[in-house]
Amino acid sequence: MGQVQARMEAALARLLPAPEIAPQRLHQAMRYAVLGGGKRVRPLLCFAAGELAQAPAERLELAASAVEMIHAYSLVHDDLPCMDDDALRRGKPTCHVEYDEATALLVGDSLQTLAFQVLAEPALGTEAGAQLQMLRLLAQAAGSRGMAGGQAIDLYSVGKALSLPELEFMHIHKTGALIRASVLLGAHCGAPPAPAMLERVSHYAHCVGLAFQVVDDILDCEAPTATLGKTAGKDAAQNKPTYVSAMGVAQAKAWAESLRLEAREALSGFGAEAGRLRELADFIVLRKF
Ligand code: GRG
Repeated sequence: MGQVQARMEAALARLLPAPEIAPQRLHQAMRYAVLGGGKRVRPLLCFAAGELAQAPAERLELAASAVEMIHAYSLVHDDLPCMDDDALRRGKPTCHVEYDEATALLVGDSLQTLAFQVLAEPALGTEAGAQLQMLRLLAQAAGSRGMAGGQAIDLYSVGKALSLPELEFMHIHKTGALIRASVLLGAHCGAPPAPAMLERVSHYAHCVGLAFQVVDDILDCEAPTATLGKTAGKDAAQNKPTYVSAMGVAQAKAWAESLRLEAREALSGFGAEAGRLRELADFIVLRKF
């Protein structure tokens, strides 16, 4: 994990506009939002899925950077006063607190477009049709039928009690879509993936994407702010429907565990090449931050 995290830090630092290029304030804020923090779970998943397809690290680096830029943009926008209104992210002041709201809005916009620019680079070195497929995959995962749509449902659900299927629908979009895209992009970075392989990997990604959110809900009510690097207890404070409010902590933990096992089961047809994906399913469910 440390190796991929270090590699990603270097790749992102290289791909983001240099801080001295005009407009300096915007570029400095983009770097502030992306560099020096975060678990890099999505890049880790992308690299791990790449091992299934013997994908070259140079390709994985670009695909994983694109996903992480979309993720970083979503956090910057999510923290804005018109959304979650938070002052702490990755253990430091949120982008709009450190800079200003208008800059934070532009940081999100610019990171989103840069993500697609990076994924469209000829340096990705895949066949053009395959690269278009990857661009489509990321666009769908980030848009209104994916992450942005899930965020909209989240905003409209404040103060409401959602049924478990409604909660799952929201989170499969808000959090799960980008996690699934991370895995599938990694698998697309190698030799053209067989449909049966993609189906199993997609099922794995569905399970870990949902498990990630169940654990996020549990940590929000159990872990301290200092450990999380973001304000703890916000879901309850904002009266948001979560897995904890819907089923209680004990059942939410049991469900996260069953999703971990289901994710591992989805990989049962693979050998050692799926080892990192198995380990990441464990990490996502057993993590403490
Ligand atoms: C604004 C379009 C738009 C979308 C925002 C992802 C998201 C949608 C909002 C983030 C709010 C949130 C706490 C979601 C729950 C799961 C999640 C994505 C947590 C943060 O991801 P981590 O834990 O963060 O991977 P790090 O900092 O480690 O990268």
